[in-house]
Amino acid sequence: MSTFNTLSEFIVEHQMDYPQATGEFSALFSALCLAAKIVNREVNKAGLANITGPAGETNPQGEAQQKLDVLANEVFKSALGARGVVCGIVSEEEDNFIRFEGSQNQHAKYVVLMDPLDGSSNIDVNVSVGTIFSIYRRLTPVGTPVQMEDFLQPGRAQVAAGYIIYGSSTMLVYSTGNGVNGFTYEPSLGLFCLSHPNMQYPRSGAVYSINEGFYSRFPDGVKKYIKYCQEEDPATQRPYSSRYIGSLVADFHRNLIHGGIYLYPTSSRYPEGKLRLLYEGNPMAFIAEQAGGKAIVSAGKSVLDCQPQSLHQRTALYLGSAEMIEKLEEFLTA
Ligand code: P6P
Repeated sequence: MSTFNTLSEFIVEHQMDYPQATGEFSALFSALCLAAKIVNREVNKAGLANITGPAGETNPQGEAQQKLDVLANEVFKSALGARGVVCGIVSEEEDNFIRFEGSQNQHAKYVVLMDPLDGSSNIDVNVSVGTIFSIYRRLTPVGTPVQMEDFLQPGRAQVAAGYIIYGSSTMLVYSTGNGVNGFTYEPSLGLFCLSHPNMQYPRSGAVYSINEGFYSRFPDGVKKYIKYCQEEDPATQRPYSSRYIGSLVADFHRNLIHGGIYLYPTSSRYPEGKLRLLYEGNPMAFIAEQAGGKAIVSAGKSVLDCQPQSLHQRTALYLGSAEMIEKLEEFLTA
């Protein structure tokens, strides 16, 4: 009988790595896991229940909210607030940051930033979607109301980041700064079990992920890189493969395992880029770098070194195998 190494056991085992750990972090992760199990249940039955499709509202970005977006946002907010281990959160679905008013919450030392359900427009066509989360220690004094500065920290300051991918199986992939580990959800047990220890990007790969429909709007360096990917590679006598699902977590996860590069450049439609720095760029960049890959917003500029100016600011985003990012940088600087 193989022994499962469950997420809870893994966190406890590794809590010893952090002498200052007070169990708050474990409780925070426990809340994230509970919310992930609930969202997983709802995503998996979305086709049967009347919870897919637009909710009739729009999020701060003016984008139509899907009903599951709203549900996922409420589930994660409730789970994180209830445990008293988080003093505030930022969500793609909320205009401003949420300050938890409970005394225990105000004495909590962590803030969480999240995209509760990224790629949710894919739900009604049964394509994988994901939750993305980013965790920081607060900067303002414990016991006082959380402030904007607690959320506008560079990605390099994250204490943890991860994602849940609701796909052919549901997985939680995260890092606390000591490598990346993946846990597969076993619904019959209600447990996340270690299935992908020490996840590392292959140094290079042969998959590029970008919405080529916007080719004409891309910067010249990106256009040249796309043409480079489409040339016959002397080493393999074949061009790269183009794989783009339109769901960041799913594209990222495949490229992390097989090697590849994800690109969402600036364009005439998105002059600042489409993806959000705080709860998409930073957490995915943290994972990418912890897995031996690279994550940049432009040539020589790491995502994690960007100083955020506002909660929902957008950014260009290039994530992937180190050698592929380095090759892209050659084209971006040419
Ligand atoms: P486009 C989903 O809306 C998302 O934020 C990412 O998950 C995904 O990679 C990207 O946007 C898709 O954007 O413009 O190609 O449809």
